[in-house]
Amino acid sequence: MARTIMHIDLDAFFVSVEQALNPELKGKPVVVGGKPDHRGVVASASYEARAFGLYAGMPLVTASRLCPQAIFIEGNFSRYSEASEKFMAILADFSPFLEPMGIDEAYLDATGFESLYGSIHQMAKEIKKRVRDELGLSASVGIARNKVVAKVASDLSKPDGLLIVATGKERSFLAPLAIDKLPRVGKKTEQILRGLGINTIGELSNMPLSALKSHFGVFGEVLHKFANGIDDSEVKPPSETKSISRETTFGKDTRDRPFLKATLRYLSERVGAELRERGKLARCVTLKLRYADFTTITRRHTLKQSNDADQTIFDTGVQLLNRALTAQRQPVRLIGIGVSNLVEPKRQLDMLDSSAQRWRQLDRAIDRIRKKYGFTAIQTGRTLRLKDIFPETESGYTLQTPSLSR
Ligand code: TTP
Ligand code: MG
Repeated sequence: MARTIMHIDLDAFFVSVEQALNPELKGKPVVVGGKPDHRGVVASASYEARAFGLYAGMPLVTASRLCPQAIFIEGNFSRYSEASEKFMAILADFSPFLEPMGIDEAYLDATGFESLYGSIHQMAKEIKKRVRDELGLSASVGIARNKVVAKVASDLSKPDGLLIVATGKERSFLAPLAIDKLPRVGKKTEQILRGLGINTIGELSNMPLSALKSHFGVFGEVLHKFANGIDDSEVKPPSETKSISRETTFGKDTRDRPFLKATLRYLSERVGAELRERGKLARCVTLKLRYADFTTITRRHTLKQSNDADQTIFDTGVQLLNRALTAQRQPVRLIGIGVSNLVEPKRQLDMLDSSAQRWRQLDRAIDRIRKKYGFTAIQTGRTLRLKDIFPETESGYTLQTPSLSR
């Protein structure tokens, strides 16, 4: 059956949210990711900044050298996730057949929706208009018979674009484009292909499947299909959350245990708050550490009883942290904590012992106050020591890498 798939992606998302809040930033080279003297990379660059060669992933130092007049913003992840939720809610008004991908993009199955909106083109225009009117953001939309072509189309139409690829024209649409425009072609694949003299998607589509398979294994089949504009994958509504985690990279590598624990406490509280908001209990707690030399380790502990208490997440994390720090003397670059193996609470909660019950009540009381007055309105003894280190906002501390410290 012929399908109509839309891919919608917000333009320069993090930057655009900042511009919507502060119109003085509009029309200027703006970068979200951190101050230029911070280590770290560009998370989002305005199109004005891209004209200077800036792009996501570029070190901030390089960005400020290429475009010294750019305005550098630390960013605030909670703002972006709020905008993201509103964006997805708007899309859900248009079609329940919605697959959010990451924070600022989604696929929408619009098959048969002409009859509701007059045409698919009209439907796309109405989506763009609502996103603009309600969020002050611009979205680019690609429309095609399948996901991969729709995604390439939205990308090509940016910014503020709307591009429809007519059925049957998938292959000829893709053919002249450079191979790095094809989804799933990363730096490594691109390098190999260019080494083989393949520079355009058209050239890739003409490569024999057997040759692709000999270079890339099963992934060669995906490349072959995509390059020929073929993709049968469905628009899948999101499956349930499988895990919740928070992590942050430090401005300076550290061995300071009290500081590491304070940060771990803060991250644990954020994880716990989301866990309770989703009404789930966790069985597994995982600690993640990245050392100065970039080696990354994870340590996991399975709880005897599923739980949603900040204290349990934190205590488990600390035990794992203590053991890891004893085994490895290098300074720490990144710390993260997550929970997984999530289950629905059953009546088993009644079986928690009385101290666990008290923690539960305390967490819930804190959640209510934080909802009303902001995350840092209430602090535990441990996280207070972060006060002098990280800037504090209503929604929490601004960690060194806001885009990553969700
Ligand atoms: P993208 O959609 O890839 O980028 P963008 O929205 O900034 O720009 P455009 O779509 O117009 O090309 O990513 C969405 C957001 O995700 C982006 O605003 C910031 C964040 N992000 C990072 O934090 N790091 C990254 O390396 C990338 C690519 C994105
Ligand atoms: Mg985007």
